[in-house]
Amino acid sequence: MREANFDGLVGPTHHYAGLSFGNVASTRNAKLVSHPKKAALQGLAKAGRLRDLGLLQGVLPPLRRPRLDTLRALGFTGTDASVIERAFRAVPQLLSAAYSASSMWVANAATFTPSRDATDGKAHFTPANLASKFHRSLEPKQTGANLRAIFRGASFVHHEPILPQFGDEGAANHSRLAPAHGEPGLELFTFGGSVLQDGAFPKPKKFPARQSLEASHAVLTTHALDPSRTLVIQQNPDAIDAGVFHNDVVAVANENVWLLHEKAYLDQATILARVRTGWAAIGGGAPLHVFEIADADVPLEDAVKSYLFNSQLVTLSPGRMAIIAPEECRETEAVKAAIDAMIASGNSPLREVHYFDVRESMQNGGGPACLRLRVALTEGEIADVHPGAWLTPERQLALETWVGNHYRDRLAFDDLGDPKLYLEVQTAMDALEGILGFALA
Ligand code: SUG
Repeated sequence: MREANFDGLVGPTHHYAGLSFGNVASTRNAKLVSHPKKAALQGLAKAGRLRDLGLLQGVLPPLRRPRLDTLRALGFTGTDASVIERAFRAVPQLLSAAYSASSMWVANAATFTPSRDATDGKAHFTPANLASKFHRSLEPKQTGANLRAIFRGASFVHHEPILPQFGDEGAANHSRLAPAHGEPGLELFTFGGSVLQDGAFPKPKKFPARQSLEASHAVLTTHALDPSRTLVIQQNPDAIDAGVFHNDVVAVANENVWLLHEKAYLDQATILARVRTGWAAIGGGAPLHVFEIADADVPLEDAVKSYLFNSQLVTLSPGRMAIIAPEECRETEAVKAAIDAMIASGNSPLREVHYFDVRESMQNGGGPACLRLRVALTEGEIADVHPGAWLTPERQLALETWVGNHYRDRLAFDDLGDPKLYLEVQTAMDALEGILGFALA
């Protein structure tokens, strides 16, 4: 079994809309001029470098935008161009949501659990319903269709998104610990609050909790996970209020390494104890390396600003892992020191760090880990993946050329009202189908 990372290809309408209350970067950078071409090239450079490090690397396509069907359903009529112009005049934020390229953060595309962990021996996908933000709630249907086109064959089970009343944010709130990707794992589902037992769990005071307990339960049940190897644990509401809108802003796991902030979970000491007990049952004597970063060393504010915990941890070879961190971590003194200390300690698989400039994504609250959906696959499952989704060097070059030909250098919020943009993105998406070799949703 090997882990593959599928990175979201940044779409041609990447822009800063300020649509995600609770995501401090999104709010802070609202209406900033974006650079779609640069954003897509930054993402491709990161993904290509991971392939060059020897990892299995794929891409997930952007979703077709704008969602004219949504605008029409909300009462805007006429030709496509007039729907766009009218929506922009009436409610610019609505057109912005219909144009959002937020599908680039594919850690929110779906929850994936590997066949090794399912009692039915299948690899399961549930597209996230992303119900807590309007612009993101427009993603799941198309995401599901794209996942079906890529992960084909009888070894994959594709579920419907969870009912939208129960918010589900996908893999951003899900992690897996295992002695190795191919060994049975301990599945960690992190939730922010409950819909049906509202009041039974401490809540954030300022910002919304996006992941519901009910959705986490539904996913682990439909994915046929073994309950004895599954933990459902609550985010720290204070962390949500500090801007931790997804758990992957304060924690990341890979095989037998778990990196998390001291304030990631509610009643963290108990959760660590439960994880250690769970590990004892599955670890086969392998050590579990827990790096619990103290707030005194990296204050939550620095964690949110630098996205330390939104680094990817990747296995380069047995016992050797790399930290794939955003440049902001190198620039934040306390964070750089924490990374250096983890690597220097020498007694864990963390051996090297690679910094990446993904600033265009970071400015909307998306770090390296947000940009990828990780899937641990058997050789047979790898063979069933649509070949067009793998990021070979040739396909990377073709995608970079495509971005160069079709993407704008700059996109200001007001540019969304220009119907010419609509025509440009339709042409771009049609051309992308030719590069990937499957129909795009
Ligand atoms: O859902 N930002 C995304 C960022 C998602 C990051 N993903 C993970 N942490 N896994 C969100 O908040 C901003 C859109 C805007 O304001 O233009 C946005 O949707």
